[in-house]
Amino acid sequence: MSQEIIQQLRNDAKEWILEAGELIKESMNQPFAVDTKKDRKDLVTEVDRRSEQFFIDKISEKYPDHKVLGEEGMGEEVTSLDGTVWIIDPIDGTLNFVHQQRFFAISIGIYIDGVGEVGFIYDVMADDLYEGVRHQGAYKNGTQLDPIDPQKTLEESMIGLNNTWVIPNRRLDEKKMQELSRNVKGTRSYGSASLEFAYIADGTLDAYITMRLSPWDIAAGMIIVSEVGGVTTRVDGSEIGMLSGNTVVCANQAIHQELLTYIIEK
Ligand code: 2AM
Ligand code: CA
Repeated sequence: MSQEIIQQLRNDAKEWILEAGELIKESMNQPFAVDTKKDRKDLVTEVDRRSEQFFIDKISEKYPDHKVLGEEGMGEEVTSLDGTVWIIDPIDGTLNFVHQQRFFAISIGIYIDGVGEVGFIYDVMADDLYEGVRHQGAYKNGTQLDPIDPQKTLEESMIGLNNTWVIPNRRLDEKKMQELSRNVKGTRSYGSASLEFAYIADGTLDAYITMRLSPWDIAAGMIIVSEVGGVTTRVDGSEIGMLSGNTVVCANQAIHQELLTYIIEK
């Protein structure tokens, strides 16, 4: 892919994500409708939908042959990663958006023929913009991020982990997860997957484990974390797919390997 095209995509994605952030902030001052999706904790607001529509309008106008895979499904159905696909979560952390008015992000991953080229995560209320470009590094507010520490051990780690996976649950051996919780330095749950990836990139977190993510939750984060030397796979160690749901474990190489031994699927 030519550097000129990548640069153009970076410029456009950056401009649009900041603009969408402004739209979201403005809409927070007015009442908005909140609906539930799969269950009572799975929320969508009209702001999510408006934010997604904003990206679809911008992308289809400038790049009519690009595809948009968005959480709210307002673009065309995407069944292949051929060509250029923008994988977008218009608000990642909707529960936080509704209940806390912060700790949510916009996430954009741009994939060309299945390869993640450019990722942006915008923490709207903190006004922190994370960017990753394949083979060109990761940045936070324009400053290049250092590689994550390859020597860090699990015992020294802060891990992004929701308590869902530590209490009895259908997916994992909770006893092993409790052992893990005891063995690490601390666990945190931020409620926005893309932000948990961004926090690994900037060293706030050392790892992230979850059993249920969609492509738009991770498309940008995987690119950004990979640029600082992090590894992301499913919890069985296999490769993440961008057209299906995934389990996720992300960390430096050594911690990642060790984490796999704790995560026993039922
Ligand atoms: P969302 O806010 O965009 O829905 C919360 O733990 C994280 O998981 C958020 O990034 C949230 O994204 C995502 N999430 C919540 N419910 C989910 C589901 N049923 N499938 C996939 N991801 C989900
Ligand atoms: Ca979302």
